Order: sequence, then structure tokens, then C-alpha cells
Amino acid sequence: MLNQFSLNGKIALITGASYGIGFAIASAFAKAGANVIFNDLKQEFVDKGIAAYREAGIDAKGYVCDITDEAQVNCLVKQIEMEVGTIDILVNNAGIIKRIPMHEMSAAEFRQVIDIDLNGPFIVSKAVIPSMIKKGYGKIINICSMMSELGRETVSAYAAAKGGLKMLTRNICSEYGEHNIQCNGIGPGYIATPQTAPLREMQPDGSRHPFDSFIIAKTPAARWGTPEDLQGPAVFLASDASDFVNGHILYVDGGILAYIGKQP
Ligand code: NAP
Ligand code: GCO
Repeated sequence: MLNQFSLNGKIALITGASYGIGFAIASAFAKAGANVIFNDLKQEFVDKGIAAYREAGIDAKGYVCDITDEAQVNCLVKQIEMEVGTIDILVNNAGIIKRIPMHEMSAAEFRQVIDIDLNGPFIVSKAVIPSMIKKGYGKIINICSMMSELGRETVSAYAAAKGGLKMLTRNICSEYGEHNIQCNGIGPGYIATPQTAPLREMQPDGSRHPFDSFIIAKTPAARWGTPEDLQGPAVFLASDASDFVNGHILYVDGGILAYIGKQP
């Protein structure tokens, strides 16, 4: 039974995976037998990432590549195909957030978030799909968000991008399902990583950040998620165990989306 979850011999590209959620997912894939490749924006982060994988006993390959640059992405995919082989599993993980009230956000700032969080997954998916079609096999996992479903103050660009990413997921499923390509999303809840660190900063008086308390009250599990909470769901969606799961967003949120919240 457990063989269905094995990633033995698979080649996986996880974007933006030097640390954080991408690192946890890539590490899980390696432990499930995959050959793991990642990219990041700067050589410094790639080197740190490679060292962190090595420390975890994982022989990962890392490259510098900006996912918003189509020429760089095409080069990266060609290089991986030549040096390692065709990509079986893609995780579109790289992403950014800008927390700025919408009426104060510039169009350039809005565009930058859309460019990385939505155009990036389009560009990288587009680059790997032709080989997946040839092979008649492929798994694409898009890292979506609570903000694929919900809005909140200051995250208009991020919510627009992650809502769009949910629909890109469904469209890739619709367009390429007949080639045995499954494209699903993971919608993490609030996960403790550098991206959310400002929301958990201690207050000068030593009390919790109000957003930190808000998230704990909003989450039936009564805690922030960890990157490791995403490992099992990611291995499932990357493996043969999910071969008939397509166009689905799997929310891994400790129950936030199911819950109205604690009464004050
Ligand atoms: P993180 O700690 O900020 O890591 C994001 C990674 O993406 C970094 O390695 C970053 O590179 C890389 N990146 C950014 N722009 C890039 C680009 N143009 N090209 C290549 N790489 C790029 O974020 P995280 O919390 O692990 O989040 C990972 C993903 O999960 C994101 O898509 C995020 O939106 C999503 N997510 C996070 C949470 C959460 O609560 N943390 C919840 C739901 C969804 P640098 O190191 O160079 O900055
Ligand atoms: C925010 C957070 C979120 C999370 C995550 C939730 O400011 O509300 O950063 O957007 O990062 O995407 O799933």
C-alpha cells in the first residue's frame, strides 16, 4: 500500500526552496525517494539551501533563477533536462507578499506581486508541460493560500494572485488532464516562516502580536502551522496515490476555513 506514496526515481523541481515551506516540501520528497532540484533568486541563498539540504542528508541541486523571467526559466528547465532528466513533479512554491492598504499601494507594487505569485507559476508550468505531455506523466502542485478563498486588510495583490493561482490550477487540470498530468493546489493556513514573521513579532511589552493571538483564536488546532505540516499532503499530491485527484485545492489550515471563530 505504501508503495503508492513512493517518489522513487522521480525528478522534482521545487521553486524558491532554500528555506521555509519549499525546503520542507523538497526534503519530504527526497525522503520519499525523489531527486530534488530547487532554485532561488540569489547565489547566496542557493548556497545556504544546498548546505541546509546536505545537513539533512539530502543531495539537492540548486540553481539561481528568477521565476518571472521566461528566458531564465526556459534555460533552467533545459539544463535540468540535460543534467538530470525530465521533470516529473513541479511545485510552484516561490512567492512574496506585500502588506499595504490597497489605496496606498502603487500599481508597480501590485504588479510585482502578481508577477511573482501568478505569472511565475504560469511561466514555470508552461516550461515543463511539453515534456510531461511527451512522457504522458506529470504532477504540478501550486502553493495557494487562505487568500485563494478569503480577503483581509492590506493583502489585495496577494489575494488577487492566489485566487488567480487557484483558477490556473483548475485550468491546467482541465487542459492537460488527458495527458495524465495532475495539477492540484495546497492552500496552507498560517505557517510560521520568514514570510509571516512580522505577524508574530513580540510586542514591546512582551505580549503576543495581536495578529498572532487572532490566528490562534481563528484556528481550531489553536496553533500556527509548521512547514512540516505540509509534507504529508505534498507527498500525497506528488505521488501515484493521487492519480485521480485533479484540479483540487487541498487546504492544510488546522481547520481555519471550516470555523466561524471563537465568540469574544
Ligand atoms: P518565504 O519564507 O518568504 O520563502 C519564499 C521563497 O520564494 C524564498 O526562497 C524566496 O527567495 C523565493 N522567491 C521569491 N521571489 C522569487 C522569484 N522571483 N524567483 C525565485 N524565487 C523567488 O515564504 P514561505 O512562507 O515559505 O512561502 C512559500 C509559499 O507558500 C509562497 O508562495 C507563499 O505565498 C505560500 N504561503 C505561505 C504561507 C505562510 O503562512 N507562510 C501560507 C500560505 C501560502 P529569496 O530567499 O531570495 O527571498
Ligand atoms: C497575511 C499572511 C497570509 C499567509 C498565507 C495564508 O498577511 O495574511 O501573510 O497571506 O501568508 O498565505 O494562507
